[in-house]
Amino acid sequence: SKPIGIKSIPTSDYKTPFTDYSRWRLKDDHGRQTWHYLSEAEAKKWKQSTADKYFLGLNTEQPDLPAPRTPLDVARNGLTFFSKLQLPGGNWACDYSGPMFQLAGMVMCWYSTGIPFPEDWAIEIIRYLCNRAHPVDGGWGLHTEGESSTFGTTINYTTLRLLGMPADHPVAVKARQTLHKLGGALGVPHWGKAWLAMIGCFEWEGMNPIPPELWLLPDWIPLHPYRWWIHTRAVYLPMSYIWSKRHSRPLNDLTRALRAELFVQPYSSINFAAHRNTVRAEDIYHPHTFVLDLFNTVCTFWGKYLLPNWLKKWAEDYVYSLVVREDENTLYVNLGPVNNPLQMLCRHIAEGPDSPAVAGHMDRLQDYLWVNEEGMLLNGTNGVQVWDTSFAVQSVVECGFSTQPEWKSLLDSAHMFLEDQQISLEISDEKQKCYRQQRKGAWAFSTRDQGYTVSDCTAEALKAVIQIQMTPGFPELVSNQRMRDAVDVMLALRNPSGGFASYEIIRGIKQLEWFNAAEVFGRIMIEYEYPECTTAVVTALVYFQKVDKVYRAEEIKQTIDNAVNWIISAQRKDGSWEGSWGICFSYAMMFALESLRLVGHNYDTSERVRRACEFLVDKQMPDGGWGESYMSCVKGRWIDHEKSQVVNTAWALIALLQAGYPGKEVIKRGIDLLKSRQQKNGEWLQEGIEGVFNRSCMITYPNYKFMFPIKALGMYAAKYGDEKLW
Ligand code: LAN
Repeated sequence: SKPIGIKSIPTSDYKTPFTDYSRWRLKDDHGRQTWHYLSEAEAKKWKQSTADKYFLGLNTEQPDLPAPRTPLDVARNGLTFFSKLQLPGGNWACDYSGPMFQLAGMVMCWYSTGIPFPEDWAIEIIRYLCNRAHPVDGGWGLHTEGESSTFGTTINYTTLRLLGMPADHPVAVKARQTLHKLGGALGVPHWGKAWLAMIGCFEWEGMNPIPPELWLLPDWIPLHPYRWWIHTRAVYLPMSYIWSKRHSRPLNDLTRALRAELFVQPYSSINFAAHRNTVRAEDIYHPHTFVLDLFNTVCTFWGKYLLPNWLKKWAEDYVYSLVVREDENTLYVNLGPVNNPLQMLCRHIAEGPDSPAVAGHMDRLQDYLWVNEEGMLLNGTNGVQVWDTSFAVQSVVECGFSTQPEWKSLLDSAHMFLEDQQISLEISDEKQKCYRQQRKGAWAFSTRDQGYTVSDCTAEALKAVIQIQMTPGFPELVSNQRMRDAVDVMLALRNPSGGFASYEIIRGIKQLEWFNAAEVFGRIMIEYEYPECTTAVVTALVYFQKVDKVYRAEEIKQTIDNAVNWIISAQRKDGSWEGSWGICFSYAMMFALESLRLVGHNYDTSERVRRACEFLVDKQMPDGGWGESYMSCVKGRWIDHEKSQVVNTAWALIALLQAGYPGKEVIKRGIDLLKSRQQKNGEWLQEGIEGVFNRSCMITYPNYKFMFPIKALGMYAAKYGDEKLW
């Protein structure tokens, strides 16, 4: 008797009952979003909201709305539905899934501590993994839309078993067969080897080294980890501690059984040391370079024969001190879902199960857990709060809805939320030791507690705040001084090229990419400039100058010029820009063309802009929409989706409208498509995955299907008038 809309696992014979979906609630505490499974009595008192039901795949029972006649009618209907998903704290939430390695990393780290895993979670995670198994071969890929890989299949199979699925369960049997066809767990990439070693199912000597001693190098050395991209160093920091300790949970019946199940050869017959570089070829996105292999060989030799104990201990202590600071500076939220459980394991190794730090981790890990119609998963971050709220505001403003009383309370609470989430303090005077970027005045992607500066999150949030505060009837919650702080943060992120990266200025040289050891991702060793982040900063600075003409005015002007020049230099010959965080060209082009518009480059005045428009128009599908496959990101060239996509269509339309493209018919056909995909209750349904990172891994942005169509419709109405089209 499962509620309608809940997907069950592919086999009907799973013995443990699943949780009752009418009892889950999402709590929002100043943007801290956590799911709670209530008792029946509690569930009567705390009603399930429309947002809860929507996220859980239950019927939201939203009424049909008047049939739209004009673009703004479509936008209004869309916003009516979308506004029901706003949380009481003024922010938005979503299922932020896609990567298929995060849950596994969490479960394996947790298992390595020996602390029992919560039963409600285990059962729903099992259901999620069953639902997400490849329909044909039963394995898992790097992300939800990818082909089964050794990485995905090994770690998710292991996760199911650790959570209690018997080896003879049909889902396990099928996955194991696939794993064996893929060559077994010996060919699992680096991170997989590390996680397996932590639970005792791989030998540490079968892994390429992650020497904590690297952190003791002088800062000026190009290889120093502080120069790496923040996510890469945040993962390798705790991993290096665990590696150095060679920490593995002592064997038990389950892990002994797993040793037999995971490999195609008897475990005891494997010479692990000879398999440091054994990785199934199809799993690899970034092959090892000669330099990396040499480095690994030298480090292996160094660790085995040369490393003195005192130095090893010194390095471990230093790395551990950084681990502790990362916990303290983020209140145990940590930078992301991969480093978080690794951090927890470090704290457990050093301080034992009763350490308050381990308890702190168990509490804040919940911020990453999400429940959707397929079960429980780990989100890509501790939420999308600041980012999605900023775009939601901008879409409302674009339609001119901000002056309508109907949307006042939506904007008021979003405004209060953004005000509350601006970071007001630097870390401490120890800042340099944590190698952190300036952060006072910044906004993070998710929440203030997580607290990491991101260039474009700061920019988009600042823009949203300014847009609201420029609208009559809204209070000045964020003072001029605080806006100046945000500007300081952005200016501190300038790179010599003029372009902007994500979390920090670019600290490392391109050759660091030779040391990319993760195998499954591309471009992870250093920061790069991105058209998306660069445009966000440009537009925010332009907005800022509308409200403050004097502050650092000359520098801002120079920054905008340099940034736009960088964007121009990043245009490809075919007129396009390649995206790094959304799929793919349509996403980046929406940004790049906005920057160009702000400095006066449009279809009439610029040959570049014309080329860009031609590129996009050429990609329009017969039904009037645009659709880009995630393979665009993997291959670095436009690859059509099999079907046009609402989100790509909105991005392409925004791009063309920014460019001042004169072909109204082309644009109108795209608008028609957005309208035709809208449901009677104003909803747009989920289509293909929207986002990407590190070239190879996809991630969903479910709120994009609301925010960007609404914005595109608003822009259309602003340009052509809100004409009756239907
Ligand atoms: C994100 C999500 C948001 C994204 C944008 C703000 C959209 C972008 O413009 C800048 C980069 C940023 C902040 C970003 C960086 C990488 C993240 C954090 C993610 C794609 C979400 C998940 C991903 C993270 C690295 C996942 C964990 C995986 C590892 C390889 C460590």
